[in-house]
Amino acid sequence: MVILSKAAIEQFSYVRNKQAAALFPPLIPTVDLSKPDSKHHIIKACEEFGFFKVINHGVPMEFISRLESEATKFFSLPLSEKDKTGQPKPYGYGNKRIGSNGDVGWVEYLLLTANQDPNLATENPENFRDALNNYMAAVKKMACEILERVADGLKIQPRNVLSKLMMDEQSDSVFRLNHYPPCPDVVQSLNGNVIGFGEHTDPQIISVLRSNNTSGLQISLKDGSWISVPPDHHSFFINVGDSLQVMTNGRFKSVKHRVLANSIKSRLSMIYFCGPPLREKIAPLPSLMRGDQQSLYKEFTWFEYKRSAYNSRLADNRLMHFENI
Ligand code: GA4
Repeated sequence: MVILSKAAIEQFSYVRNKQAAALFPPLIPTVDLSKPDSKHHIIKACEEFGFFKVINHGVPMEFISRLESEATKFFSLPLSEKDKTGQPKPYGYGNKRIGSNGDVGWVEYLLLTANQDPNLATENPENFRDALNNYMAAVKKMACEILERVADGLKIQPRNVLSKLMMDEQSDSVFRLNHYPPCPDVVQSLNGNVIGFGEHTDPQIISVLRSNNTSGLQISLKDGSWISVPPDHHSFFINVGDSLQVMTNGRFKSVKHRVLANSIKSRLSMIYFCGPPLREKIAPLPSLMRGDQQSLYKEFTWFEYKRSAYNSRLADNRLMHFENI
C-alpha cells in the first residue's frame, strides 16, 4: 500500500484543480447594471477575479460604433500621417514599443489624456474628436456609477468616496485606443502565441475596456493560470487597478492581464483608465480598516506611484516598492 504525505496529497489536488480549471475555466462574472443587487456581484467579482463584464451599461451603442469607425479610419492612415500625432511621451501615437523601458508588442496605439481636448494631428480631426468626447463622457458616467456601487457594496460612506477621485477636474485619467493587426507570425510561433500586449496590471483605480469582436484578451487567475475572455462588443469589461487594491488594503486584487495577437482578424480596443488627481494620497480607506488592522502599504501619492510606474517594465509588480514589511 502506498501512503501519501499530506504535502503530496495537497500537491496532487493542486495539480488536479489546475487541470480541471484548464478544462472547465470559470465563467467571467457578469454584472447587470440595471439590477438593484448588482453591488453585491461587483464586490464578489472584484474580490475573486479583479475583473468582470458589464451589461445593460447605458452607454449608447451609437457612441461606441462611431468611435470604433473613427479609430479604424485613424489606424488605416499611412504611418507618416499617424506619426504626426507625436511619439507617446507619454501621450501620442505608438507602434510596437510600449512605455520607454524596452517593452514591445504586436500593437499600435493612441494614448490620450482624458481630461483635455485630445491632440489629434490628422487632417479633419473634428469628427474623431467629437466621437472621442461623446464616448469618454458616457463611459466616465458609467465608471462613476460602478465606483459608487463599489462604495455601497463595501458599506462605506459617502458613496462618492471613490468616484469623486475620477470625477475631479484634476483627475489623471487616460484613454487608450489599441489596434492589433492580424499577425502572420502566430502560425509559426512556438506555442501558437504572439504577445500583442504583455502581461501587466493597470496602475489606476479601475479601467473600462471595450473591444470589437476579436478575441485575444486573457486574465490571470489567483492560481497563476490564464483564461481567455470571450469578446463581446456590446459589453464593457472592468479591471481592478493597483490603486483600488491599495484603497481596499488588498481585499480587491488588481488583475494581471495580457492580449495575444490573432492570426486572422484585427482587434480594436478602447480603454478608459480612471485615475485620481496627482496630489491624491493613495491609502486604505479608513472605514474599511477593522480594529487595529495595519495598512499593507506605505503612504504615497498618485504622483509618486506614477513616477515609479513609468520607470518599470510592463510585467513588474509595481506595488512591491510600496508594501509595508
Ligand atoms: C499600463 C496601463 C495603461 O495602458 C498605461 C500604460 C503605460 C504606457 O503605456 O505608457 C505603462 C504601463 C501602463 C505601466 C508601466 C509603464 C507605463 C507602460 C509601461 C511600461 C497607459 C498606464 O497607465 O500604465
